[in-house]
Amino acid sequence: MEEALAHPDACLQAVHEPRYLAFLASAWDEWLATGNEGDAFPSVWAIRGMRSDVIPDNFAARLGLFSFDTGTPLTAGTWAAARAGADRPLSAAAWIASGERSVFALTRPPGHHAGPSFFGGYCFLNNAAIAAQALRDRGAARVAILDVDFHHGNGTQEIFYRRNDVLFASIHGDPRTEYPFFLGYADEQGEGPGAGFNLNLPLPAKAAVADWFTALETALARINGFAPEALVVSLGVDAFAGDPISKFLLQTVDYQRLGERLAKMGLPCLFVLEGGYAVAEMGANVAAVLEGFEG
Ligand code: 7XA
Ligand code: ZN
Repeated sequence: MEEALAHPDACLQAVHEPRYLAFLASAWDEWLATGNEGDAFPSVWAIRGMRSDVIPDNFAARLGLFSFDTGTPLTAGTWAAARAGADRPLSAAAWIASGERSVFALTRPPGHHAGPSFFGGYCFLNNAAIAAQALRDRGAARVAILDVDFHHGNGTQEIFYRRNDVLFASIHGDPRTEYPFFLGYADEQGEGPGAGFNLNLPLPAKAAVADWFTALETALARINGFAPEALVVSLGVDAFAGDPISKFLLQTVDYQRLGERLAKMGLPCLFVLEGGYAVAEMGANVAAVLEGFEG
């Protein structure tokens, strides 16, 4: 276990808009200053056809502008936790760049739903995207992100959707029925220079474990074809059969198999913690991946 080192805000600005970061940094104080109590929940959003280029003065309007759900309230320690949390994937990237074969960024809150300028799904800063960008900035020509969380990493997808230097591949619950609902479909393959560099592999609820591993092989074949110099794994363990909010059927032994399979890729691997709600088994499932990887 190593302590994370502090990294500059520029590392966050490489994937998040400065206006979004500035809002997050001051939001709690603003919320209190306007006479509010308790957690800050958004209540109004800039939906289709409305302006999102103008930043309103009104706090509630800005809270809505920079969010996409009501499940992710701001509270007293939100920014401090998210900001300190992002130093973990940044430190992990530094260690991978200096030759470590694998590093696990044990961080909270999670990140993969956070986009360039929005929070949601319990995520504020996109730790996996921050790590991938840091690896690029430290010299890796191509970085792949494999997202094995039960929920689609809509924020990660959006951050890299028009880029061909970071490949995003995700195995997740079909968004027709599963959160985040509005992104994660198989026909989203990237745009412009990023066309062909986004791979979504949605599976139905209760998909057989064998089908999950078939999807994993599809993702890894695409990643191999991309020839990345490093792999970032968005390691949610809510695909576990006992997870209370998710609908896949992986067992702890399957997480070990996942780790073993990832090791066979022969790539430096940076694991970032995402979701997981079977709290009694979560540690064992994460450890199974890491032990499988380390052999
Ligand atoms: O990977 N993402 C998560 O685990 C968070 C899912 C949030 C679901 C919110 C349902 N109201
Ligand atoms: Zn999840």
